[in-house]
Parts: sequence; C-alpha cells; structure tokens
Amino acid sequence: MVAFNLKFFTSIFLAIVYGSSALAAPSPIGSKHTTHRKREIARGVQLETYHPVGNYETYAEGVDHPLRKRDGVSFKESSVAFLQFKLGVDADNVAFHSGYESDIVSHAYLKQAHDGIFFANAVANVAINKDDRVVALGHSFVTPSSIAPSAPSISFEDAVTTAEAALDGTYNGHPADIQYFTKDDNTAILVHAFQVQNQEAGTWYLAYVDAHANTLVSVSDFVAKASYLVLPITKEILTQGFETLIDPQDVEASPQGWHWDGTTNSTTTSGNNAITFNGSTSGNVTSESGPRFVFDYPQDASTAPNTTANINAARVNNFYIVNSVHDISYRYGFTEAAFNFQQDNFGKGGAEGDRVTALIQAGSGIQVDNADFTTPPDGQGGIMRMFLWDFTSPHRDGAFENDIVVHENTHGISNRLTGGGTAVCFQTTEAGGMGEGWSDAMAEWTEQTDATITDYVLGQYVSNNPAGVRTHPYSTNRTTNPLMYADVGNLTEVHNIGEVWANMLHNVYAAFVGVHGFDATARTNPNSTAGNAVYLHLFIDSLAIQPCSPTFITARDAWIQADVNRYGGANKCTLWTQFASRGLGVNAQNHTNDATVPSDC
Ligand SMILES: *[C@@H]1O[C@H](CO)[C@@H](O)[C@H](O)[C@H]1NC(C)=O
Ligand SMILES: *[C@@H]1O[C@H](CO)[C@@H](O)[C@H](O)[C@H]1NC(C)=O
Ligand SMILES: *[C@@H]1O[C@H](CO)[C@@H](O)[C@H](O)[C@H]1NC(C)=O
Ligand SMILES: *[C@@H]1O[C@H](CO)[C@@H](O)[C@H](O)[C@H]1NC(C)=O
Ligand SMILES: *[C@@H]1O[C@H](CO)[C@@H](O)[C@H](O)[C@H]1NC(C)=O
Ligand SMILES: *[C@@H]1O[C@H](CO)[C@@H](O)[C@H](O)[C@H]1NC(C)=O
Ligand SMILES: *[C@@H]1O[C@H](CO)[C@@H](O)[C@H](O)[C@H]1NC(C)=O
Ligand SMILES: *[C@@H]1O[C@H](CO)[C@@H](O)[C@H](O)[C@H]1NC(C)=O
Ligand SMILES: [Ca+2]
Ligand SMILES: [Zn+2]
Repeated sequence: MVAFNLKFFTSIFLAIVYGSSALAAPSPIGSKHTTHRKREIARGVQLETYHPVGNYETYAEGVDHPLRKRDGVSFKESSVAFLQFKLGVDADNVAFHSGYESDIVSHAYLKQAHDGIFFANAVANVAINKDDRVVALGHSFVTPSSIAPSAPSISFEDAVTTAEAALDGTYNGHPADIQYFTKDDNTAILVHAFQVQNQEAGTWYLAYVDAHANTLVSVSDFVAKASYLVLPITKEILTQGFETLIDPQDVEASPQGWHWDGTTNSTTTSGNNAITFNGSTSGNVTSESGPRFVFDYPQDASTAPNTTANINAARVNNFYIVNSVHDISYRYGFTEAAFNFQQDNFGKGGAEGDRVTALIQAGSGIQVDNADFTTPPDGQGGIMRMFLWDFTSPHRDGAFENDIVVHENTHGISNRLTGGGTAVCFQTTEAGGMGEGWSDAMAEWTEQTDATITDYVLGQYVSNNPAGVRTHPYSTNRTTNPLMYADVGNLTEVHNIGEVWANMLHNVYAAFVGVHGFDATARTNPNSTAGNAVYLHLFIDSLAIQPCSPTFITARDAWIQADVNRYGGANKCTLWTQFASRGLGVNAQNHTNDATVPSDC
C-alpha cells in the first residue's frame, strides 16, 4: 500500500547488510489490517483511517550509529543521526518527540518533519543499549509524491466546526497544532489536529482536518472499548472471597502511598495514581470507614449494586486494582519517564497530572455489559469506565471482576508505552486487536499464584458463565484453543484478533514458567529470575521498543529483541518455538502460518 521511492528501499536493503542480523528482515505487509481501520464515528458515518505500515528492524547485540565514537553525545542526537543515516533523510526532516532511559535501553521516539511541521502518522522509534549500540529501529517514514503548502488556508475555527459536526462532540480546549498527514495515496496534506470530546457519550478523538480543504480526514480514537461476547447464562458461584489486605501499596512504585494528592494524603479513594468516583466525576468517592486508611465496606451480593454499601465496596475494589496495576507495571518499567499515569511524578520525568479517573457504574447504568478505557497522550489523565452487567438479578458490577479492571487498565499501559506516550499507535485493525490481547494477557498474569498452568477464562463473574466472554479459553492445548496466526486475516473485530495474540502470549508464559519456574514475589520483585518475572519484563520491554502500529510480526520481533537486550538472547528459542507453534514462525507473513524456527533452535 505504501509507496516508498527507490532511494528508500535501497537504504533499507543496505541496512540489512549493515545490521547483519538474520533475525528480522523487514517485511512489508500488504493487508489493510496493518494500515487501516474502518471506524463508526457519529450517526452511522464510517471513516477509514490510515497509518503507514510500521517497518521494523532489530539488531540482536546492536549496530553502530554515526556518532558512536564521539564523546558527550546524547541518545537523542544519536538516534536522530542513526535515522538520518538509515533513511537518507536530512536533519531537518527528523525531529525528536520524546524519550527516556530504562534500566537496559534508551528509547527515542521521533517524527518526520517538513518546513518545521511534524507528520502525524510518520514516526520512528530507536532503542540504544548500554553499549551505545542501536538494537531496534521502527519507523513509518514516507516519501510523499506531493506535500501541501505549510501555511493553512482554512482557519482553526472553521476546522473545529467541521470536526465537531462530524464527530458529535466539542473541541476540549487542549492545545491544537498544525501537522502533516500522509494519506494512502501517498500525498501529504496539511491538517489542523485537535481533540474533540463528548463526555456524555464517552467519546474522545484526536481529529485531523485538512487545513486546505476543510474535510475531516482521520481520527485517532483514545477510547478502547471492550464488548464482551456472551454464551448462554448458566448458574455460577462467586468463587473469590473478599480479604482484608494490609498495606498492599508498593512503596518503591508509590513512595507516598496510594492517597497522595501532591501535597497531602486524602481520606478517600483518591490519590496519586487513581481517583475512583461514583457514576461521573460529579459523583463522590469512598471515604475511610475507620481509622487512617481503613476502607472496610463489605459487598452484599444479594442486594442491588447501587446500594450505598455496594457502591462503596466497588469503589474500594476498583481503587485497589488500579493502584496495584500501577505498582506492578511500574516495577517492570512503566515509570514516570515511560509515560505512566500519575498526578505527581516526584521529579522523575514524564508529564504529570494524569492519574487514572475510574468511574463506577458509569453513566448511571445507561450502558451495560461493558467497560472501557480512554488513553489520551502523556500528561492527560486516563479514564476507566466500569458498567453494570445484566445477566443476573441483581445485576453485577464490573468493578468486582478484577480481570476486567486489569484488562481496561492495561490499555493505558500498552497505548502509552508504544510510540512514546502519544497514545495514537494502536489505531489500525491489527494493532487495535493486539491491544485487546495484551490486556487479556496482563489480566491472566496478575491472577497467577503458582507454577501450575491452567486454561484461562476472562469475565466469568460478570457474565455468570464459566466460559466467560471470549470465544475460547486461553490454552496450550490445540483442541481447547485452535487459534493460529492465519486466523487474523479472517477477523476484523478487535477482541477476536486480540484472542489470537493473547493465546500466543499464554503459550509463551506457560513455556517460560516451564523453563524458569514461578516466583510468587514477582509482583514486587522484578529481579526475580523466575519465568513469570522474565515474561513480564519482556512484555513491558517489547511494548516500548516495538514500532507504532505494531503487527503480529513486528511485535514478535520486539519480544525476540527485548530478550537480547535484557537476557542476552537466552530465551530466543523458547520464544520462537511458542510463536511458531501458533503459526508465527520465521517465514510467517501476510497472515499465512509458518512453523519454522531459526536453524539454531
Ligand atoms: C500480502 O498480501 C497483499 C494483498 O493482501 C499483497 O498485495 C502483497 O503482495 C502480499 N505480500 C506478500 C509478501 O505476499
Ligand atoms: C501519606 O501516607 C503514606 C502512607 O501511605 C505515608 O508514608 C506518608 O508519609 C504520608 N504523607 C504525608 C505527607 O502524610
Ligand atoms: C455521596 O453523595 C450523596 C449525594 O449525592 C450524599 O448524600 C452522600 O452523603 C455522599 N457520601 C459521601 C460519603 O460523601
Ligand atoms: C438503583 O437502581 C435502580 C434501577 O436502576 C433504581 O430504581 C434505584 O432508584 C437505584 N437506587 C439508588 C439507591 O440509587
Ligand atoms: C452515587 O451516586 C448517586 C447519583 O448518581 C447518588 O444518588 C448516590 O448517593 C451515590 N452513592 C454513593 C454511595 O456515593
Ligand atoms: C486437549 O484437550 C482435549 C479436549 O479437552 C483433550 O481431549 C486432550 O486430552 C487434551 N490434550 C492434552 C495434551 O492435554
Ligand atoms: C480464512 O479465509 C481463507 C480465504 O480467505 C480461507 O481459505 C481459510 O480457510 C479461512 N480460514 C479460517 C480459519 O476460516
Ligand atoms: C533489584 O536489583 C537492584 C540492582 O541490583 C537493587 O537495587 C534492588 O534493590 C533489587 N530489588 C529487589 C526488589 O530485590
Ligand atoms: Ca504521565
Ligand atoms: Zn479492551
């Protein structure tokens, strides 16, 4: 789909020779899954959005960049120089967007530029290891056949009018900018880019309006919705009993605890990582029920979910889960500098003021059988909306099903880590689907307590069905779960695509625990060498080094490279074997299965 000129292809070809890595030859993938997505915007209107394919190369132990031999060069300069060298672009066509240094690699997220204006959908990411060698390059840089004049002829006000009408929302006042946008006909148009929101409807878009033609050309949707498939209702037992947990906060991740507001400690379900409301942000939070930080509100499953007792219990449970996910992911690298969600960043980098706002029984029960999470860019808060589920009487509250809360919260993690905090990298069908997969996989990870590998089912409590809300349990058994890479080509619904990825990750997880064992302290001990810790490291590391608009192929390559970065490639064959067992082998492409593993595996 994307037309690159000869110069471009040549430089990619040289890159392979230069990189001398047999692991990952860049493979342009033709399917629309990896570049497009049809979205229903307001009133039955469909808009097909476009993202140039993410090319991806990984370099095992790393390759040199042009500034490597010089002293005092920052990783920002190095990454820009590397990109210039690789793609043959001029310095003023590359701009640094964001970046940070993790414990094993430095991440730089770059954008293509023209006349000092960024491209919205031509981006790059470069990872440089501690030996100052480049280990991964993702990019969607383009060579457009034409580029629109860089001064808009349509006013911002007129563009807002156009987008508000098309999206049934209102410009939210967040600073707008002028960007270039590459269309799938390989022309670059100039756009006004700004956020349009409809709080009641729960929509939140970044709108791109042609600044010369005044038409809405694309949107990035910050909302990841979960719509759960349901099987016939059968009777179910609520299996998990409530427990009183003392000081569950991890002070390494949350140094001032969970109730810190930047100056003082609150007495409610509100703090540095999350604030949990009732219904809407004009609703109230749950207060301490006893002495300092005691939140003791038993749930009564026999009464309506909207009794005062049950709302209090739901807010406390949600607040506990969102904070726990913050703390676990923080330990494995989703920190302030890596664009996480916090009110106060304690001077550790990143943009602050963006804790998660969680709404329990959001929208006063208008919506049911769902939950969603909105991820705006770093510096703007995430929004989690939990709804009631109507398969039982009384109805059940999603806030009590931990896997659903973790699933939603993980949308924020994957969206922020991929692409450097922009939250616009999961907009294609395939990447959006994989986002659902990472969310299910994280939910599964958090529920494990020992080395036993069991099939995993999501959403049993809310759906009142032991089969949960997905089409198959996640399983290593090919009869129980037959999903393969090739199935992706026949799927368009994001949760269905997500199941294929989550099941591959289930298989990877099982293999890692098989090889390295299980450590129950992994949640707070990322130094653990056990399989569950190793797996979560690669889960988080790979999100940060994969390209914008990832595909199954590039995400797999990012896992393989993340293992080289952190473990010297010790798990290479374990990873390849598992991915290949589900069709994502060395020669897999275009949603065609391949079971090949590298010859040394
Ligand atoms: C992948 O499929 C697309 C059509 O969907 C085709 O244009 C492209 O050439 C294929 N690529 C390969 C490598 O087979
Ligand atoms: C806030 O509470 C935490 C415990 O959760 C405590 O460590 C910290 O000192 C408190 N901060 C203030 C300013 O009271
Ligand atoms: C919550 O709000 C309701 C009214 O909306 C009020 O009656 C109640 O006292 C509030 N509860 C708390 C704990 O603030
Ligand atoms: C709870 O919800 C039911 C059904 O929507 C409604 O009739 C009732 O008034 C609500 N109760 C409270 C305490 O809000
Ligand atoms: C929850 O919000 C509703 C209004 O949406 C209010 O009537 C009710 O008192 C609130 N309950 C609690 C426990 O905050
Ligand atoms: C896989 O699942 C099927 C169906 O439940 C079962 O018959 C079979 O024994 C399982 N295979 C293994 C290796 O556990
Ligand atoms: C997917 O679609 C192709 C044709 O488009 C078909 O040959 C194949 O059997 C389908 N696979 C599945 C699993 O349905
Ligand atoms: C992990 O290792 C680092 C560096 O060796 C050390 O500073 C840290 O305390 C360790 N963390 C835990 C939880 O053991
Ligand atoms: Ca942040
Ligand atoms: Zn989801």
